[in-house]
Order: sequence, then C-alpha cells, then structure tokens
Amino acid sequence: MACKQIAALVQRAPISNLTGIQGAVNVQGADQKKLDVVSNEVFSNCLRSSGRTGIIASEEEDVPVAVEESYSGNYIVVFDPLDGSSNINAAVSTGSIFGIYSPNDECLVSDNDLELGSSFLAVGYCMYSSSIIFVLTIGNGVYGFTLDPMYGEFVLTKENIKIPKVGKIYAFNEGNYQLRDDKLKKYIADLKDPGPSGKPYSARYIGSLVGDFHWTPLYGGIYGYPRDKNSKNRKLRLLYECAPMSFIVEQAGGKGSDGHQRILDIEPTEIHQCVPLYIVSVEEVEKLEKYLA
Ligand code: P6P
Repeated sequence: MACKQIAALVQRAPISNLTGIQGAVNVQGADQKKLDVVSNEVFSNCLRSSGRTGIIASEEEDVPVAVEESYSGNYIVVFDPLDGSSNINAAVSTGSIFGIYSPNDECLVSDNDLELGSSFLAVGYCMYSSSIIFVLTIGNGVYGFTLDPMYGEFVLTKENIKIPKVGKIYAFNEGNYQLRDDKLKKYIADLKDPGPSGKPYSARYIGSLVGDFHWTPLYGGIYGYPRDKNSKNRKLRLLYECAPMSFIVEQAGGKGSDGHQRILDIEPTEIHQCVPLYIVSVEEVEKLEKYLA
C-alpha cells in the first residue's frame, strides 16, 4: 500500500511541486527532500493503521518511534522510505527499503537488542523506475512483483530469484577512488584489467542504492560502498539499508559483507550506524574480501 502511494508521488513529483528540498536536515545531516518527508509519513501511517506495528525506526526519524497504544502491535519495522531521493529531480530510479523484525517483549530497538540475521521476519524493497518492482522475502526465497498500472496491483513476475555466483558487473562510485585504501584500489584496478579474456568488468552506478542493487541479483556482480579516508564507516546505514539488502541477497544465494564479516553478524550499536557494504555474488564478494584481508 505504502509503496503504491509513494510510486504515484514519485511519478508526479515535478507536477505536484514535490521535487527539491524540504528545508530541514535529517539526523545524518543530509538535506531532507520534500518527498523524503512525505514518503516517511506515508510509510509510518500505513504501518500504524496495520495495528501490528510496535516500533518504527526510519532513516527520517532521529530516534525509533513507538506507535500509540490504540494502534500498536509488537512488530519492529525499520525502513528507508525513499532512498536515493536526491535523484528525484532527474527522474532517476529511487526506492523504499524495509525490514520487519520479530516482536520482542520490550519491543525496543536499542543497543544490542537485535541479532540481525536471526530476527528478520520479512524484508523487501520497492524500486521506482521504468517499472515499479517490489522484491520480497519472508525467509523462504526471494520473489519479484511488478505493479500493473492497468489494474493498480502488483503481479508476480520473478519467482524464486537466484543470484549468479559470479558476474562481470561492478557498482562502485569511481569518484571516490583516490579516497580509498591501497588494497581496494588494487581490487578495482584488477576489475578493469581485460585479462586473457580481453573483457574487463563493466561499471554501472547511478548513486541510488536500490537502482544500483536491483540489476545485480539478476545478472550477478558486486555492489560496493566502501569506507574511505574521509569517513571510517561511510554512508550506508546498517539497520535499514545494509542488513535488509544482505538478508535478501542471502535468501537468493548471494552474500553481504562489510569486507571482513557477514553483515548480518554485526550487532547494531545504534539506529543510524553506518557500515561499509559489499554485496551480491558470493564469489565476487569473497574475492574482494581476499584483497582486503
Ligand atoms: P554517493 C543515496 O543518498 C544513498 O544513500 C544510496 O542510495 C546510494 O547508494 C548512495 O547514497 C550514493 O552515495 O556518495 O555515491 O553519491
């Protein structure tokens, strides 16, 4: 429901004057876009009205928000309501990412309260692109749905997605190359080496996690957001970006790592903490881990 509403808002953004910034900054210090705020409201309201949600932790909220008593359930839902929103003005793919954690007594999301890998009940993302694609796992495989604009309903279009073990596509922001450590520079340089096959890896990058990620389960390859000299644990958030995407990838036979350990083995220490992310084809991620060892 929320993703359908956000899809409509994104597609009409230039018409309804919903491009551009809201004028506030979020807890990460990033300019909140108008659609960030609206999408956050849409997601939060849909979750509240479900009557099953106890706590929501959103990229757009400084701290976790308890759903008021009359509506509350006890599931914990983390989400990034509109990831990549800086691309809205250019009509480039954006997405919503969510993860539903199993209920617990206090229903709190606090230090060491979650073991990421064992608690997820359901994870999904919705990509707002040339098609509106909803990808979901409830812990037994990964399924893709496409929004049919004729009927306003999502229809199953990809059953039991399986990630290729290898792939010749990589998605890294090459602009940060000089900020990276030598081991990573060597890894990226070797991807560009045509080698005996005469064919180097192909680079793909649009600066929107869901859009940069979505092709990889289909074609195989690696998406990376490394740490760099400007920031130890640059940019992507563990709880509502890296962990949900890693859960999906593992369900489809892939791997999510911070370069040294499984993302889902990392115990969260705070809601908006960032970690490096290297994800998708097992053999590509393991090759990178060897470079970084
Ligand atoms: P950079 C969008 O703001 C985002 O959080 C992710 O969607 C995306 O992968 C990343 O930032 C892009 O960051 O530094 O490459 O522009």
